[in-house]
Amino acid sequence: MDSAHPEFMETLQNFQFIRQLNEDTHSKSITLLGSIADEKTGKEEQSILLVEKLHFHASEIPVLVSSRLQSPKLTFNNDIYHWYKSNIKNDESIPDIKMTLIYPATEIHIKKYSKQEGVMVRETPDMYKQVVLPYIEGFPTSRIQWVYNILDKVQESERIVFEDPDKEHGFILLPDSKWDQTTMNALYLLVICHRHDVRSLRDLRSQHLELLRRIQREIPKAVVAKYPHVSEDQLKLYIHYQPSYYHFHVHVTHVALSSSPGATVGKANLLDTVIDNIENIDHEYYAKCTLSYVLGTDHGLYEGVQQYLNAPK
Ligand code: M7G
Repeated sequence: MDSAHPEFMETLQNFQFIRQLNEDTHSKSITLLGSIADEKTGKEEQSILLVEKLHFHASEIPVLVSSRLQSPKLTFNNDIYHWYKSNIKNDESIPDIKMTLIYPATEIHIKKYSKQEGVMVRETPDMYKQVVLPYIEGFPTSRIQWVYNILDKVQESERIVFEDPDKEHGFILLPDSKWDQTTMNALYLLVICHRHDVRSLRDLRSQHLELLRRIQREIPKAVVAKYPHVSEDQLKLYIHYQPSYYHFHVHVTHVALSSSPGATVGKANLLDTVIDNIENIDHEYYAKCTLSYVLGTDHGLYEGVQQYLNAPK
């Protein structure tokens, strides 16, 4: 089924700005909170718009100076150094920005996309049981409806890069919604497992080794077959803890993206290490270990973690 529904073009145009939630000068992106009136009821629904300036398209690089500049101006020079500013000519085949609209957005989305401080959390198995598990169980399944839509081929089926259809050990590989699907150095794909009963890294046991090994073995081959400009040793496969969505999935990114916050220690756990821990250290490793991660102070777990840590022991 086609994933693009044309009526959402109008939805975007009805976005009314409320305030900026966050910005990243490095990735040249902003996150905006706004409202959109529901077409039928007229009710204003909160929405989030992520806007990111796109990188140069490979096809425009050789001709950037010769034919893409529009009225460049010299702003400053000193000795051999010359600074210019310019607009780039409008070209519909090379978009300037990429946008993600979350509509309607929940308070959890707003917190997730708002600028916030982070703290290090050391999650013991007991903290997981007392605080994290009830938090996960409190989520309505509608929060991962988008995942089920992918697994059931209701959405994004035309974007699937590879599938192992086995219900127990299989998965689907497809581009992550963050990726523009053009810039190879920013390659970002997602592996979503078919089984519904693995919520996160914490649930992994020896019975899941077959699933993990298949991902480790098949994904690099499948990515290179689809995108021949990358090689297997340029791929990084990792699992977020805490993830935002509690249906087991693995992130696949280009190593050049290594400094992005989701690819660093305190969030990313390398698939190879996870397999090694379960296989060679302890089959129940993730039931017994302490997991350390950075948690935003607006995250839904933050209060519970603080209460747990401050409770008399
Ligand atoms: P995560 O580790 O649960 O959370 O990853 P994070 O967002 O904190 O990293 C979920 C991943 O799924 C993220 O990389 C998202 O960009 C990606 N993602 C989220 N949604 C809602 C979609 C979607 O609808 N389609 C696709 N293809 N990817 C999505």
